[in-house]
Amino acid sequence: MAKNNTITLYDLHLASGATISPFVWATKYAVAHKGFEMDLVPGGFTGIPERTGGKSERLPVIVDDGEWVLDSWLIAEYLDRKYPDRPTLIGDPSVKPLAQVLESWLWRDAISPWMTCYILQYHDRSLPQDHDYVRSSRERMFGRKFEDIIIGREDRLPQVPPKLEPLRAALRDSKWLGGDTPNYADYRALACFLFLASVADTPALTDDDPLRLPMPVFRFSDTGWFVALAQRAWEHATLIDD
Ligand SMILES: N[C@@H](CCC(=O)N[C@@H](CS)C(=O)NCC(=O)O)C(=O)O
Repeated sequence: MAKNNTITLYDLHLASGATISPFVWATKYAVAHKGFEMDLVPGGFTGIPERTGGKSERLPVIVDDGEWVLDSWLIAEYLDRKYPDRPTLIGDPSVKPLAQVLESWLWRDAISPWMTCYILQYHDRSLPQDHDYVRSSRERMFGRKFEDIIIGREDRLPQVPPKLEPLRAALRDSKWLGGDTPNYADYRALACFLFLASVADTPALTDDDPLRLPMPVFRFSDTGWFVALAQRAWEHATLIDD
């Protein structure tokens, strides 16, 4: 049982303190959904193996009363398995594959294009000690220099919002992706928009788009813990909204 009702979560954040990783964002929500406090271990992209005692090269990682769990999906599954009496994250076995389909679509049609538009901010806003690593690893991944990746972003940015209509439609008909209450699919989807809020230097979504933060955060907010968490998330997200 988590000591003092607190779970340690290794964060992955920018120089502003805003979490950058969608996987970490989803995990923050998952831990809060189960009713735990978080003891956040700060840090950026570099030094993850050192911070985690060699246990992981990627984040999120949680430690629950000495038990280490690596990988965001494994963390959600662990929390449901270990704490079945607390609010369920995944529940029905269909939730995981369906949320993965939803997330693959969001990564392909939103996160990937946004990444090619905001890659310079992703770099500039990372911790100073991460700059070299972020540039070399991401330029290797894309096979191009950042300055070339962002070319034409003003033409490419407006192409994303129309593609998100299926999500808008689903959230018009259903309060939550989870139905009457949020489940882990809500957090996986929300995490993509929190990633956007963490890096965007120009709006990616129009003012009246219901998917634009903080709207979805507050629209998803109907219980005490969620309001508190949403506010915390929004504070993190807006820290970089300069
Ligand atoms: N399958 C892992 C993926 C985690 C992952 O890729 N995290 C990225 C951040 S989004 C990371 O730690 N990157 C470290 C790096 O880029 O060196 C999970 O779901 O937790």
